[in-house]
Amino acid sequence: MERRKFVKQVGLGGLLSSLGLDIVYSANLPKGYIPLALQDTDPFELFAKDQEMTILNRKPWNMEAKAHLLDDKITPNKYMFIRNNGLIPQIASASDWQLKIDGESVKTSKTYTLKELKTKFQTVSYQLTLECGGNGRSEFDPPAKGNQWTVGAVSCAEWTGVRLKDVLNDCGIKDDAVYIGYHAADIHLSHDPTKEPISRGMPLRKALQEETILAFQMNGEDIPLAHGYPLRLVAGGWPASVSGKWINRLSIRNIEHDGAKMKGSSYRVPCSPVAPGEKVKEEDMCIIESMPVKSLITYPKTGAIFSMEKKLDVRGHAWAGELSVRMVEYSIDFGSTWKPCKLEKAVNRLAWQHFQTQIEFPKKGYYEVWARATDSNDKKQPMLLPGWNPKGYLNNACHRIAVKVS
Ligand SMILES: Nc1nc2c(c(=O)[nH]1)N[C@H]1C(S)=C(S)[C@@H](COP(=O)(O)O)O[C@H]1N2
Ligand SMILES: [Mo]
Repeated sequence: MERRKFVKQVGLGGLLSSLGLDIVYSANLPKGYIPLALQDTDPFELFAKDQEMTILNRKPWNMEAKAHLLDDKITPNKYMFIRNNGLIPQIASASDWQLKIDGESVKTSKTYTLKELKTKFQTVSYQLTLECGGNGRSEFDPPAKGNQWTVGAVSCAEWTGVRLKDVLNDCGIKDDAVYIGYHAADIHLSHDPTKEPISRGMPLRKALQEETILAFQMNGEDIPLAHGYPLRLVAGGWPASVSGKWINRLSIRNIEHDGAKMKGSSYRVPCSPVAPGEKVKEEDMCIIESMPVKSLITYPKTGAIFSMEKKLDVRGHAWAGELSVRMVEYSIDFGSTWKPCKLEKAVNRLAWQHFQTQIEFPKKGYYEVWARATDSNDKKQPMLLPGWNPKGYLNNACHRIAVKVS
């Protein structure tokens, strides 16, 4: 049963049946061994993603959405970006999955099974915006190394799980605790078992928020394997690298967590602005916390052709890290004038908000529709690329689409 469940998780089921044959001795397959016939798999099928998703890297797997694919209010799996730093673990069975809580600042170190987590603590659901810190990196000049994300490394799914704070409090948090570090089951690209692909975390104040959860479901089902099955941290509004997938250990630290990709320039930006291309000393780099205000036009698809007779429906989402979005405006004259869109309130804190408007164009021709969100602290998205930084993080420039009116 568990095996069949695993097959379902990775989507191997469909692939096996596409082989049209039984793997006769499949029970003998060594753990982590992928049959030759399945190595050249179609990633869209493997991860149950839409064919229009863009593959940025295959080793590790990284995939993003196009703006118009993100039109749903709640992002379904097929349009959710995948960002991996290492290799996806093979998880044959979640029934023996364990989560260990340890660290210098835990009062009593404990280990929970998944079932214990599910039964011992209150279950909660939130829609949470997860945006990769590097979303928008492709526009930086001089260019920044790394996945060349355009606009599609963002999602807002409904996550169900238990509050991290309930679990931490069950173990007891010592007074000197400052940070939570995560450890996960994914495999370093080098296959060196002593190395972790990523081991980040968050300050205690973020860990103790109501909406910071240890999730076991996404959109009402088991989390898809690529997104952290069977257990993942979800901390909306912060760079999604904080939301560790395949979590099997959490450490309550009395120092800022020092795991893989916590130091150097990883997920850090210069503490004060620098000139494009400037070298920045390590001690002058600060960890990214709340993400900046941003918006995305998800309808129509860029390049759409419309007739003059009708008003053009435009819609999308806006989000602002820990803050809420106060206003979304649009411009059809390259930002010289702006008009307000209708903006919905978030269903819960840290969920993206939906905007919509109807636009009348003065005459036939080519236009760009730009959207600009303003957060609850009155900060607006910049029209052009904001502060350059060595790793190309935090590009929250206005999104724009091309429209032809005929
Ligand atoms: N264990 C583990 N957790 C991880 C990662 C990873 O590589 N390994 N990538 C992080 C990064 S950088 C991002 S942007 C998000 C992506 O989440 P998603 O693939 O579910 O969209 O997962 C985060 N959690
Ligand atoms: Mo990321």
